[in-house]
Amino acid sequence: MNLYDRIPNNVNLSEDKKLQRALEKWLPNYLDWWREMGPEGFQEKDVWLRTAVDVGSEGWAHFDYVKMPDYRWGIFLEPPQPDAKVGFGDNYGRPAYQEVPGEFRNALRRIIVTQGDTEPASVEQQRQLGKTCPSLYDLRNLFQVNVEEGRHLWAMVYLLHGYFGRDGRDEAAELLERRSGNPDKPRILEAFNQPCDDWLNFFAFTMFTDRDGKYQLSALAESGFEPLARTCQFMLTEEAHHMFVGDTGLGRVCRRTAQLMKEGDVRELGGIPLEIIQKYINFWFSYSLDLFGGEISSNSADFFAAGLKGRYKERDQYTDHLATNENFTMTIVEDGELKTREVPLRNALNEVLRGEYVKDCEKGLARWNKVLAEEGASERLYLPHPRFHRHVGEFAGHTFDLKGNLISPEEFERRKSEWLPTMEDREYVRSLMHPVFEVGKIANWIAPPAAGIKGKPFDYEYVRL
Ligand code: BYC
Repeated sequence: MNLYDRIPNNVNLSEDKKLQRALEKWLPNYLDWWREMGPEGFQEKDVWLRTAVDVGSEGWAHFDYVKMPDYRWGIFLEPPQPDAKVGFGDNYGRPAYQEVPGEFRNALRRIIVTQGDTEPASVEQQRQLGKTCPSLYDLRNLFQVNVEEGRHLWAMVYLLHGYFGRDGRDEAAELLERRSGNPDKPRILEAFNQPCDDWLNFFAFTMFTDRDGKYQLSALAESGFEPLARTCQFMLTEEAHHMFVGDTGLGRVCRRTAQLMKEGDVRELGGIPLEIIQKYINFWFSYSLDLFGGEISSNSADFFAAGLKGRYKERDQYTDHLATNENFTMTIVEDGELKTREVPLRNALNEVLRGEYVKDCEKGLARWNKVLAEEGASERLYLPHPRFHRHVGEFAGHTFDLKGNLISPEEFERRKSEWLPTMEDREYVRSLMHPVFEVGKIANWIAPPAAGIKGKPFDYEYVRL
């Protein structure tokens, strides 16, 4: 573990001078990007942050005050497995790839670039949020998520520089050039071009969009390209906290709303009505479903055949790692009607992964509904049907209601203000977003967390302002 190198790492970077030089050249560009596009207004403040210092499951992180530009972004891979094998696809059982196989080079680079692109994109989307934080606890969590997304970018850039030569270096440079929401040079995936400019958006994003990250990274964590697998395994360790922020954040909003419902009109009392929370869920869940790609995808079949990207928990959940003989039954739209179709399983793997994701999201909804029940509210939140409001795949270009019934575009237009956040909803939520910077205080629209971070109380000075 070379923690005190200019680029902390556990990949013996100092022994590979060429790679070290290339990454040290990228570092100042990264810092320029961070200063320009990272959290605005807090770069010089001390933030009580977790920094990765090891990859072991115990004690892998160190907590202390750090100014964000001084954060030790580093390159950490899980240790290699002796005799690692390709775990699925046409090369199942052969030795894992330690170098990029020529025939899969483009596919692999594309996967790594797509993954890498999401990381800085999310930092860009969230860069204004610090100014309206509901508490110092939340402010610190936002910055924790941001610096770790920065580290995840480092993880992908290490792979591009280390394994793809010149075009990898070019791709790494472009990762710092695209900008979330910029029409001329947008981020690759659409959810990462959507504004995330209030804290309800942030919690929904970290609940639903970061959770896509969990499933994509899990599928890549068993990749036959071992450096990618080992990189993603460690990224997943950090990712868990990001989903925790979203899941508990929305749970706390639900709790406060239910408390205010007992006192009177939630709006008059300065809370966020449940209908608005539901609309934000509908928005971010549907955009996040798009991130899994088309229901029927030859890319997913190719990635699987090559042994690059598997299913969720491929090793533990499945016995047949070839997936050549099975079909998958899915619903599609044909001649204006919903029909079922049999698809070779390998072509349906985006949908298989999406199904796992939906099950996981449902558990989050159950947790929030439990909060509502605890506070005595009879209303319940729910997930819209996966066909609702889709922009990628079989259902893009068709319109559905929240239950997944095919409806006319006119009906969708007429009713969409019931289902998705309107301008007024967004303005209302924004109108509540006043910063609370005092230690131990919290905004009126959200309940405090059940506990602080790492044994510290809620009223700890998580950020020194
Ligand atoms: N937006 O065969 P198809 C995270 C394109 S999140 C725009 O259906 P495929 C994080 C696609 O590129 C996890 N375009 O899909 C979370 C293709 O274009 P071409 C990120 C899209 O390729 C929060 C065409 O449509 N990781 O870590 O099987 C904070 C047909 O594609 C979209 C990954 O995504 C879209 N949503 O699957 C921070 C993993 N979807 O070739 C971080 C790496 C598809 O026709 N990526 N298209 O020009 C992949 O594995 C795959 O690229 C995808 C798409 C799953 C994204």
